Amino acid sequence: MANLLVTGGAGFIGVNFVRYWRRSFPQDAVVVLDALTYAGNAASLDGVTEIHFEKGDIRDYDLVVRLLDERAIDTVVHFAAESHVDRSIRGPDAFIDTNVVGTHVLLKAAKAVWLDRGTGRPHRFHHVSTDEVFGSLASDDPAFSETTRYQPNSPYSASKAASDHLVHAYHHTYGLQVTTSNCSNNYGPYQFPEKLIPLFIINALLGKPLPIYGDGGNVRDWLHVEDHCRGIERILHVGRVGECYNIGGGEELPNLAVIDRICTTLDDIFAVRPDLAKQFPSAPAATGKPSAGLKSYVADRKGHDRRYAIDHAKIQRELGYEPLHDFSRGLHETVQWYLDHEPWWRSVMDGSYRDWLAKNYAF
Ligand code: NAD
Ligand code: TDX
Repeated sequence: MANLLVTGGAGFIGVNFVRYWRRSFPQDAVVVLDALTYAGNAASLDGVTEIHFEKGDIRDYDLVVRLLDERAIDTVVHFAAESHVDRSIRGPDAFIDTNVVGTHVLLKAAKAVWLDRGTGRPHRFHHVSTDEVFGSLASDDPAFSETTRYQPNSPYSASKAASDHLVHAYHHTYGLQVTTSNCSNNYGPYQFPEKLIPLFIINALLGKPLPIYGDGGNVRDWLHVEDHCRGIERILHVGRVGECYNIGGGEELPNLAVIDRICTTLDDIFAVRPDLAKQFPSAPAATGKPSAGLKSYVADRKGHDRRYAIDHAKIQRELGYEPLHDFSRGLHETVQWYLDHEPWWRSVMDGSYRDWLAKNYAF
């Protein structure tokens, strides 16, 4: 039995991880620490039983030490972060504060409780990072491996890279038992509608333009969030301390291909569900028009990385990881989830978010 502290457990991947872990390992205790920023929603954990939820900031050293102590935490799974590249371009400070300083506070607290008191308590600090730390690939470059040189390009990826180095340093210098995973673009339920897939599904339902950055030819490697959770599980259970593991979905696609699939998936579902036309009267699909008609080319993201691709041979070979979701099925289920959860996405798109969207996606 393990006692987990999941930071950022009210965000997209954290919520899916907590749900996955409660389902798979009900004997383990789960504490969620989340500051409930714009991206965190306690309601996303509705129906998940027997967890302790603590609203708080990972930068609050005393709070983290208290939780590690009082809850006898032996495993930290660290998701909490500022995670959206566009926001990091407009305002990098929060990314340094949370991703760099916040991760350091967690490491300091873990060292104090797990190492400095000499209790010898078995422990693990798992750090969730991203493929973006490796920079951008040309179309014919080999995929990122664990030994690819770090070359982060955005304030977001630079802040994640800095946090990865701190995690490594706490292992190398103090002997903290750490593991790190670098994964590709996740998709699935509960993703905040600022990221490509949920934003485009919801805009298509509301009849709003689909803002394609640049030529739409940027390539991402899509990983279903549940496959990501299984990868982390493998690392926690059989991963080697001090190691980094890449987790990928094996589904490299240009953005335009993803966007076209979102559009045709919506069109196909509307064609067999006449009730949806009433629920989403502004959607082109409600009147039999193609959702793709909303596609709109806009100015490119500054410093936009062209291509990410993950070589996940190491975790496959050493830990038996295999992504189980194929993208077409996973995307269909995800579109279906957003159709079935209109109250969820309406509630997370509160006033401040709507204002932000209006400012940044004005046509
Ligand atoms: P998210 O933005 O959906 O959620 C982040 C969560 O962290 C939110 O619940 C937020 O309230 C919480 N949080 C933010 N600042 C905090 C603070 N100071 N203290 C406590 N909680 C705080 O992010 P996500 O997409 O779920 O990503 C989770 C992790 O996975 C991040 O570390 C991200 O860098 C990494 N990652 C994400 C992706 C992806 O495709 N989404 C891909 C690779 C890596
Ligand atoms: O409106 C949009 N239009 C558009 O063309 C948005 C939001 C995105 N895009 C493009 C930019 C990217 O090429 O789609 C692609 C995916 O964009 P995002 O969903 O913003 O993801 P990305 O920038 O690739 O980063 C994601 O994967 C790595 C996560 O947000 C990060 O947290 C993770 O580390």
